[in-house]
Amino acid sequence: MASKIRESLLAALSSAEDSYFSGQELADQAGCSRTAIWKHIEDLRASGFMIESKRKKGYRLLGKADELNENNLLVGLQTDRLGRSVHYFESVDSTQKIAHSLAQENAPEGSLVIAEEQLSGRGRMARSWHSPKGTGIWMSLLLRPSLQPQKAPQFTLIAAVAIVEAIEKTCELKVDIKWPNDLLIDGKKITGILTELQADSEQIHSLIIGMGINVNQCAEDFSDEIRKIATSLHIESGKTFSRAGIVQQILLNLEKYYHIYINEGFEPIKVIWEKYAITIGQHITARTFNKEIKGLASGITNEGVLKLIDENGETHLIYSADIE
Ligand code: BT5
Repeated sequence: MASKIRESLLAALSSAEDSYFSGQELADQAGCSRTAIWKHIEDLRASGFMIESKRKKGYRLLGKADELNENNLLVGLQTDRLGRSVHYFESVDSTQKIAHSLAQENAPEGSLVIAEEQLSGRGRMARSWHSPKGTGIWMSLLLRPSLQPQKAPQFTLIAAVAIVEAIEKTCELKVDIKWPNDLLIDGKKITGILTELQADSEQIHSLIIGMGINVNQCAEDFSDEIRKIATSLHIESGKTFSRAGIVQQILLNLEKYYHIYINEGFEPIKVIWEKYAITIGQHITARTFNKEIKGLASGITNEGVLKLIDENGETHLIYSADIE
């Protein structure tokens, strides 16, 4: 019921931008009290929608709050560096591709590429990432840590923790991490992370963390094939979320964990990561690009590498794989 009121409210406010709607009008349309409208307006504001209220006039939605443009992302952003330079697009091939070019053009650390839609969004190993218009968060963040390239995969785990905690805080949903790069709700994929780098053998020059998060999609927005394995925050909660509010919280969390990582190393993050990880302690099959190993996932190393004990008791270190 609550989410129906919220949806009706948002629909009314967005039906005529720049117009005021009285509390009574909105209450009549949604079939609830004015007090309930006031409460829902507060909730919408808390999740990032910009709604003005004026005495004797009513409520007004300021701009398209859910567009991920620079303005909407910067108003209320609490970070020092991450997301301070925003490259926003209506439609792109892939935000990763643009972030790679920006990295070569010396764009500053923390630059964010974000799009309403990707036409060739990509996953690992040239798989495709379904990125329909205006419904999800498709973004790539550029970092420039002074580290050896072997450390890059740890950033997938750092991003995973930052996103899980952001979803928990802004949407009150519980999310699990499946090593290395999937976030799941009840076994269905809500987020994929793709960490890529530009580096020489000694040093990372640029690290590009691609994050794809299903937010406001309905089940019908997914193809039959993806629907079986994927879900969205809307499907899980019945609510519609402000994507900008979620992006801001992810950036804030990422900045915090990036700082901890640079100063204290991976271990403090590993402890938090383990709280959310569902892979550990499970019997799994790990498919790497050239082999398949079955066994018990016993944990991750301090480098973020998966430890797998096979039936002969031999421990394998898995750097990247698909896990079943
Ligand atoms: C990933 O790869 O999960 C990494 C996805 C990274 C996407 C972001 S979006 C912003 C940035 N720009 C890009 O072009 N990419 C990054 P992988 O583990 O290989 O999983 C890919 C598989 O996930 C596909 O083969 C599908 O089965 C499934 N999939 C595709 N689209 C999905 C979606 N929207 N939601 C859930 N699952 C999806």
